[in-house]
Amino acid sequence: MNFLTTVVTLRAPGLTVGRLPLVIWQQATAAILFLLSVGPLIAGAIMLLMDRLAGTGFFLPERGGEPLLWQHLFWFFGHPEVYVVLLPALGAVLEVFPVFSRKPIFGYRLIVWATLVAGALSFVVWAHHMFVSGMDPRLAMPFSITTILISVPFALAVFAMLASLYRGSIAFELPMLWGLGFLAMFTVGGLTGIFLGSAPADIYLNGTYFVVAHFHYTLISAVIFGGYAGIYYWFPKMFGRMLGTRLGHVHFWSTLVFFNLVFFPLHWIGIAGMVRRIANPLQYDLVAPHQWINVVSTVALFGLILSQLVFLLNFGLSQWRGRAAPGNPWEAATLEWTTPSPPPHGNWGDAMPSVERGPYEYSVPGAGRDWLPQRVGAAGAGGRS
Ligand SMILES: [Cu+2]
Repeated sequence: MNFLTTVVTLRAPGLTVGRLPLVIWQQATAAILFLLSVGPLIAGAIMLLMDRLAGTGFFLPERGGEPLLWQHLFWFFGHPEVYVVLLPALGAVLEVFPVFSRKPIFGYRLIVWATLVAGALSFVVWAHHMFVSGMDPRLAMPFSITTILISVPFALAVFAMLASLYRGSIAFELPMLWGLGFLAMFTVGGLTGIFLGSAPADIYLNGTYFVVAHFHYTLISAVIFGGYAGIYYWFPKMFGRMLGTRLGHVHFWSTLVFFNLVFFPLHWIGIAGMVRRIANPLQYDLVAPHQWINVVSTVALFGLILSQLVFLLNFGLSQWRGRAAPGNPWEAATLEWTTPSPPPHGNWGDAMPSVERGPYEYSVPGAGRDWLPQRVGAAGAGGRS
């Protein structure tokens, strides 16, 4: 609610909806998805509580209930929730790409529509988590179709990102490295999602480590790579100091290597038949010839965790003795970079900028700084337009 009301009511004069940076579109879409999906989950949790404490039987067959109803309520929340986590990180990468390729983002409107379509579709795919749950098998076909359809808007977003790089003057600064890492890892996760969305393939792969590998490549690539793209990009704005690049490179490359060493082998062991959530250690015997994969993955996980300690060290050191950041160290074209670093209270002090051009129209090679918004009016002049 806070994000949504901020987007609706607190925009600067001239910042029309069509000029919103893509990260704001992604954040707003995620907020809507969360609002619409979390209700059924809470309802399900209350029903579960009633079953346990008040003698109701929503999920209990012996009282006329339906155990699958719990799964339906959970996954009706669960799939949109994936996008609640993914979209803001995707948005951060969409901010980073135009800045470090010195080109406007390709297909701004296309990306906005793709995001909204993916958001809407995310409410009609949930049963792809339940192909082997015992639900009516005739439901597999429509849910397979919607699931494979939902890869279309995401593929469009990926192609738009690639087109934004095409013939760009790419600067491999740290935020861009994280953004490219996100793009590569997320594409791997998107491709395995197409396999899993197909019911015949999913009947075999459901509940195996292939699923674990898939969702780490989508969700964790977003959280880790997209999240760090945002942190490395906005750190100078947030704290007024540059984040150290040497430790930053150690952090990025070690994270990239260990992330893949942890999660890529899980595809193989999943296809080999290793299931998730093993309660009985004897079940490991079933995949004994492939146990080395589990060992590699586990050892690499410690490397992945240690790499994050490098980041924490860098984060702390840079706060304390990082190089002072100018207002716009990356020569970015969006509004937040027109404030000092870190921004004063109210962001622009007592002046409110007015926006006259689109969010990415100025990040072309050789563009001067004439795009800085005019400072007119006083704060509180109203944000709507
Ligand atoms: Cu899903």
